[in-house]
Amino acid sequence: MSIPRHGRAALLAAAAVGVVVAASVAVIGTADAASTLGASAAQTGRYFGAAIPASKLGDATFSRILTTEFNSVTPENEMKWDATEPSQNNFNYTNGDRILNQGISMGAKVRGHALLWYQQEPGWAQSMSGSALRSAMMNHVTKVATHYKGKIYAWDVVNEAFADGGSGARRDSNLQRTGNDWIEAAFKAARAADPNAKLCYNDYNTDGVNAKSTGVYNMVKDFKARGVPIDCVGFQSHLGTSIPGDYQSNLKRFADLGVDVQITELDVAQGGNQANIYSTVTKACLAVSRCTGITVWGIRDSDSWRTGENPLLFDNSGNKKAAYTAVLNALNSGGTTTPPTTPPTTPPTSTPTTPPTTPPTDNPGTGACSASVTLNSWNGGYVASVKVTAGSAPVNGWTVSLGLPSGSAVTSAWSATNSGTTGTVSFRNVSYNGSLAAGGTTEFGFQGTGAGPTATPTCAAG
Ligand code: 9MR
Repeated sequence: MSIPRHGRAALLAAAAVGVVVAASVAVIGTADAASTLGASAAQTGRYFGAAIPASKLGDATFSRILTTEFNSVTPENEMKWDATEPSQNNFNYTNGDRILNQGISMGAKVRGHALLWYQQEPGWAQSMSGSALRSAMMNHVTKVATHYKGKIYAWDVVNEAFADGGSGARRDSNLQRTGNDWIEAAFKAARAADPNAKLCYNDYNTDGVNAKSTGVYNMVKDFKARGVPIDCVGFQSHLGTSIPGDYQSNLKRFADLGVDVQITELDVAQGGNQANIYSTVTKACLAVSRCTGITVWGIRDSDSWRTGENPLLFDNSGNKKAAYTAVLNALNSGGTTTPPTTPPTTPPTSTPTTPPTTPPTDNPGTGACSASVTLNSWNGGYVASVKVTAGSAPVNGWTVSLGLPSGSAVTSAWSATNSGTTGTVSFRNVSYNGSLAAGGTTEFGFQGTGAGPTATPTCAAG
């Protein structure tokens, strides 16, 4: 698969270098200045992260810089579709988990990258289309987000879905051809799977106000208006030898829509302006209160995907470059403080078919249970998330039964075992989620073709 060059020409031809003026800044006195990127960013509630490959975790210099300087990590390739689902519905989290555990061991925020992207699709998905592909996409989002549930600070749910150039339109891909609603379906599935992760849209060449960034802006505005769950927008910021003069105001216009903004893949061509451009990006983020952090796309120049461009903060030997000092000074010069991190608050996008009810009390010996379903449907398929709630007594084992409409069939289930796939289908607890305390809850899910269930599920305890 070819590596995208990311419209380098467009980047170079983009706007002239501009001076970005911070709106309101709280000055941090030099006595308080921190001496690492992560600690300096943390002074204003932000993170400073790096994309890392699992293959370099054993490199002593790499590992020393990583653990000293950064308080966030992004897997460079390890959580992408081709890495996590090499054959359909067979998941491999070995290297993704290595990055996750590295982040956890550092007390760092882990950014998940990326659930759906037209690049680095596994071969089996590249050859799919239509509703079969849509089902595979939603299954992928659900399974991967479920595996990492509770561990990921922010997911790039969808990466690079807009076209370059002046159209402001979606990019053509087999994902896009499953229907224009694929992005919102992916965000809904991700929210259902991991309600506490911030859900981001991520793209490049969106670093100033232009047709592409305005296309993304309009999508985010529409999602916010319709309650589609989106929490953040990632600006990759693979920059050349200049930076758009409206870099900061572009971040601000997105933040004003009610989403966080993050610099997600920063690297800057080495040239006369490298340190200045790094400084300008850092100050722009600090000036926008909802800009929650910056990630550089690699640590040393030799780690970069931009071979020969020396675009990072450390040289091949791991020495700090002038660009490093410029970023550190910018972080220590103060900025707006980010609001404290709160879990995403977007309400569920569909109403449970059965509101949690007070369960019957006629079976106090074994307990009783109730169940409710939340559906994320698209044309031809759906993902159902089912919440099981114990009544006023503990439950040891449960079975939820659901009637599916004609033409609907269960294709996979997680955290429960199904009996049957059509008509009335029963879901039995698995070993680790059968026991519920009085009033306790657990969740399972399934994916199906056709229309999702609308009838009230029943729950039997015991
Ligand atoms: O840095 C990544 C490189 O190792 C991969 O070969 C490449 C595959 O397309 O992806 C690179 O990371 C990309 C990121 O996932 C999305 N935005 C652009 C990045 C640079 O191509």
